Amino acid sequence: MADTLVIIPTYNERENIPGIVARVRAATPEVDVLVVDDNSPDGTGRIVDGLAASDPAVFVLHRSGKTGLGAAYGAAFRWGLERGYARLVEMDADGSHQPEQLPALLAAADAGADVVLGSRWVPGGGVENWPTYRELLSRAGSAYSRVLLGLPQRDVTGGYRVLTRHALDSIRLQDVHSRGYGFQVDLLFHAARAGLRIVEVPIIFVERRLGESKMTGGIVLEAMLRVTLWGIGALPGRLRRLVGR
Ligand SMILES: Nc1nc2c(ncn2[C@@H]2O[C@H](COP(=O)(O)OP(=O)(O)OP(=O)(O)O)[C@@H](O)[C@H]2O)c(=O)[nH]1
Ligand SMILES: [Mg+2]
Repeated sequence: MADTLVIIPTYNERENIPGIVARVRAATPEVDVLVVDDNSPDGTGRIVDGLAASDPAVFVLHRSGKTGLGAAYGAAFRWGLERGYARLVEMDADGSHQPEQLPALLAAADAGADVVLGSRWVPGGGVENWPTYRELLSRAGSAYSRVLLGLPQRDVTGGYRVLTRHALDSIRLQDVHSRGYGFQVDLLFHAARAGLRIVEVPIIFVERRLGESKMTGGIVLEAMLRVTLWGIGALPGRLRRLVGR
């Protein structure tokens, strides 16, 4: 059995999913793939059933409806941990996270990291085909979250990550409450507080060419609000550590 599971959440990604699964299998033939589909109205789930039927390394987890990225990842992490995988990877279906860069992320985990962040905002990282306002929004979101939560990492909102079994066991997933977009920040915040070794590896993030984004102003606003509340909640502990008691 493979020791690494690549998890790809999907909602209406019929144009993207066959290509991305094929690229993962080509770039890293030794890993398994789990697509977690929230009953996409466009039939993504049926397409993935076909992929799973013809490749024993491809699996699908069908969920009954769209309940957000965090909920989908929560269910997929449990699926992978129950089946004994040592490392779980988060990857979008839309091609923004290039499977060809996965070996570099896995190498960082091999070298001892508990959590590997594919990072746009470290030297060597970046974005391709992103409008300036998207880049500014993402950089601002990362900066805001870093300052409020006291996180040293440069890219805290990204969704291309490797998590070891040890990391997921330490994080206590039941405490990661965010269900929408803020999930990635929430997960990293919990990983940092659990004292895990977190390493950033540069990635080039490519804007999706097909299908529609699920990002909305409401999702971004919800994430910012949550970050603000966590930041305020964590302030007393940070101040205590600062004065050394
Ligand atoms: N299962 C599941 N997948 C989701 C859900 N929301 C988004 N996704 C998937 O999560 C991944 C990221 O979503 P995107 O819409 O690309 O969001 P994004 O990458 O933040 O935004 P863009 O940069 O505009 O593409 C994609 O593979 C989506 O299909 C959801 O509620 N359930
Ligand atoms: Mg995307």
